[in-house]
Amino acid sequence: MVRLIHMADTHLGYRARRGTINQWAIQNYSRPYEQEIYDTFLKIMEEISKVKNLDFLIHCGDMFHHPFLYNSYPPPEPARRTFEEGLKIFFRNTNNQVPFIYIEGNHGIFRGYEFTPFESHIKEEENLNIYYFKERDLINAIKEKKTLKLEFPAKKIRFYVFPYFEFKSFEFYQQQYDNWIENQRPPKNDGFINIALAHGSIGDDTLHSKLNSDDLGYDYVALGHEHGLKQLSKNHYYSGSLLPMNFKEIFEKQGYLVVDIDDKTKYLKVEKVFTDPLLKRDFKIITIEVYPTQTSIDLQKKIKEELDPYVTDKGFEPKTAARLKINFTGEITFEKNWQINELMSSIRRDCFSELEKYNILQLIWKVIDISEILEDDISAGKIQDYILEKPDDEFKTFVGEKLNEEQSNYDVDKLTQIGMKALKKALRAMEREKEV
Ligand SMILES: [Mn+2]
Repeated sequence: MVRLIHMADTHLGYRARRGTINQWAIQNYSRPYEQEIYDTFLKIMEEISKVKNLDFLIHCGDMFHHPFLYNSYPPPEPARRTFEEGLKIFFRNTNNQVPFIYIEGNHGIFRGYEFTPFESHIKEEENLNIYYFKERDLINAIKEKKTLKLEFPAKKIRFYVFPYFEFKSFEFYQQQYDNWIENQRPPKNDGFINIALAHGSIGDDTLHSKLNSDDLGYDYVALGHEHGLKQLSKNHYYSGSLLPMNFKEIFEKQGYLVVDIDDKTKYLKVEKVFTDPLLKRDFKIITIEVYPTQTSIDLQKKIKEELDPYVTDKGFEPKTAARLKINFTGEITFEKNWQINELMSSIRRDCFSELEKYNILQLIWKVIDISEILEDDISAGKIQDYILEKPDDEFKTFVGEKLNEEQSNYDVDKLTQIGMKALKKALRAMEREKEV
């Protein structure tokens, strides 16, 4: 039997930003949520290094959060130190006998650079038991039409590695990748266990369809990039991150996987170890119902009630301070929207200035208007406030004049309706773009 641990998407150096109090967890060193991820990572490295009969540790990318996309800051110093510390713990407890296999994801790499923050911490003289693959290795393999794999003949196991690569960004890349991927097809029935490591997702077109399916016939496909722990098929798994990072991810589970594969039958046993329960703070979405006749005072009272559990004698505590998002739903007029924003800005100012009182790390909000779902409701008055006094009438006059000029006879009312729908849709798209 071969036993491996599959983890991914640690995102060391991630910091909660939007609507977050400007406080340190450790003075001039790390931010509260950032520190919680470091603490959890070190705890987990300790834990997995003590797993009995472990043969391999595999990590499917995004060890560091920075740099990514056009943000070219390197990982913060504590992220790099935590990483080194994590490696030290793992290799010390395993007597350097368990190989650690890593593929790069889309985070933690400088675009266009070939040297990565991860690599800068692998000191060759230390002879750590690390196997490391980055985009450049993949590109070279494609150029040379070679297989990109790692073989351990004594254990009769092979790892086919797929570091993150945007093969769909150019047609040329895609063609080359399509051709090359056949090199990653394992030989049949030669007694080896064949495992794939990939960083990517079908959702954003960064995972090849042959990897998403059973086409290549791997015994296990270890995936990174999606942050929730989930099983895609019989032998395809995302381990997820260690903790949720944003408010979407609180609805998912995170953790790591202990994978046992029988060397004869290839029978797979996957144990899910959830790490999200280690979260030491409230991280949640609160929903508040809003209605037009509600006074500002009533609304304020309601919000304060919801924040009451976070008013404590000890005040702000970096380790337990809550991450909160309030969703306001209901029939929301423009005035209501304005009122909510005013109220929330002022409440957040209070929370963040009264450190001896509130234990809140992050406070953001979103206004969700139920009338947005009512397609035919164009008289709600909120669009008027954005652009025009009376958009329906003005639009109708405009269309009427144009049609008159053209001397055609369309149904002006119908056209107005269509026009208003288009306008609403555009406004909604604009709103969505503002969201982070
Ligand atoms: Mn990723």
